Amino acid sequence: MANKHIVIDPITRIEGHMRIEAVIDDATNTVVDVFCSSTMFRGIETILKGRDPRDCGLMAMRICGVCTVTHFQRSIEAVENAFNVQVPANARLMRNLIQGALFMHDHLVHYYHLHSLDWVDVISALDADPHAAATEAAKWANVAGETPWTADAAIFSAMKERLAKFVAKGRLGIFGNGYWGNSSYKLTPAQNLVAITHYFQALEVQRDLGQMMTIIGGKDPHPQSLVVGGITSINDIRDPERMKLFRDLALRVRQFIKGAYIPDMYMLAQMYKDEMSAGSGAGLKSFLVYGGFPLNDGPIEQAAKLFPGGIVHNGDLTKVTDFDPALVTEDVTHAWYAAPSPEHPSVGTTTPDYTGFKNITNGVAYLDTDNKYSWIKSPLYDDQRVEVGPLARMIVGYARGDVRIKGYVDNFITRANITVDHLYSSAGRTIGRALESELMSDIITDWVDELNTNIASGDLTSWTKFDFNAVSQNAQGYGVEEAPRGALGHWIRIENGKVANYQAVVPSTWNAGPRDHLGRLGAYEESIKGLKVANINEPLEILRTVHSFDPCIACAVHVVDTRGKELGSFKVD
Ligand code: NFE
Ligand code: MG
Repeated sequence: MANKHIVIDPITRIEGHMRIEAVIDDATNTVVDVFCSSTMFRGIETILKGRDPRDCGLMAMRICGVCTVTHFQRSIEAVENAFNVQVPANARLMRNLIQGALFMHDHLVHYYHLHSLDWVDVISALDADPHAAATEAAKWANVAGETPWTADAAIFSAMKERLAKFVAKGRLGIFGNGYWGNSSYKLTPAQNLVAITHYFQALEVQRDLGQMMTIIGGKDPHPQSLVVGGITSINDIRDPERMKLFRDLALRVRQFIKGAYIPDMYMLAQMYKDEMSAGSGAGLKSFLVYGGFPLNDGPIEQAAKLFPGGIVHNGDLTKVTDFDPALVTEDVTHAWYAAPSPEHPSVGTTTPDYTGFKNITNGVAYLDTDNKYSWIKSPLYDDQRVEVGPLARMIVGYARGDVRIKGYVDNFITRANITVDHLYSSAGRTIGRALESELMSDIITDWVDELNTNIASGDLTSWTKFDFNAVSQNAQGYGVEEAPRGALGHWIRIENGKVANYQAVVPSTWNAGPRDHLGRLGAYEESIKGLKVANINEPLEILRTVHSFDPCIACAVHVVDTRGKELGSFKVD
């Protein structure tokens, strides 16, 4: 019979507003076509024009309320690049510390609070034996070679009672709208209880990470301490108690990552191995990393990076090409902007050209997929579609033979009895993010120690003197680095001391972009195409895959949604 046309709008448990339209073959329940759209327009790039470049960071960081400090820093790096300013060691370390805490914060929140319920069936946990849950928790921590965060049956029992009370009152609250009982959920009741217990425990760890960011940033979200040339909060951390608090919090976070988050990934890899073997949600298998977290001083482009830059093409790990910022363009063939051809961000434009939806039947509007259908542009690297993000960083680092990254990936795949190929999947994206969190939790205390040694030796330099009035009032620059969700670049052109043009190309833009000038699918679209859906009225597999990217549409579109928007419609025709 005819194919079914599914509309999911809005996609929830993400940042911003996104709509997916998918065509599902009736006979095989397979997604045969899919379109991903942002239904929200923003305009930060336009707002920045005419401003003082030194203020850009404070405004650019309002692109997002999630990865705030990463936009702040990228914007400042773009200005530093334009004026050839290099920051002192202490500023590099403090920036790494605050960004490192952000990475772990975003990853934990993403897995437990935004994504885990695509893998974990909350209602099934009500059938769990708390003692069996304790055994499960101990078992997966043991596979990881770690001490479990919780393996006490009394804690699982209390959690089960709390859940049962929610359900008895008929108010599941945040758990109210899941596809509970769907056959694509694979964990046992005891495993589900372990995961949901970690969900609540992760809320506390999230607070610890927020506190770490405030120690260096003054507040969070939207820290205030970065300036062109360095960072101003060095005097606040001279008191050894401040960095001791940061370090103690980091150690607690590390323990949670190793004792709960990573064991949960072993459990996921085991229980969803069939899905991973089938490459469910694999997508483009071409990955781009700009490079992130400078490990030494000097020009940032030349520094060794914690996450090395590069491009892996079509899953071929034998060859990595070097990243060249000149090869980034944005295409708007299917996005609601006007531009004659793909543009390099240094000369990029943001000219809205909204052409609307098209009406098919009964007044129901659908995306005009032959033409423009999203507020997200389609970034291209060397005219290719690529995926960015934590999995990209793990894959590119692995292919580069980076000893640190390879160590974490090899350790995981060996203990989980899987191969790198399994990581090309929705679950693999989720595991990549967890491995990156573990790596960050290990290195972040080294950075604290390095900073403390500098401070103890009397080095309190955290700003490279920079006289704005003494430099050329015409310059251009860029900041290209890594954000939690992937490669993030800001490009600035300064004329007569003011911003003449400003463009941000953001991780979720790379991944969520619509089709391009050659009709090729974006990373979300490509990964959803081909998915098998167990129950056509419950598009769980589609949500699982799109959530595995940790979408941030506020960032991707970079103003406020002023159009009336229908909320919560999910339809099948
Ligand atoms: Ni709005 Fe972000 C990150 C950036 S977007 S969260 O990470 O930059 O993809
Ligand atoms: Mg942009």
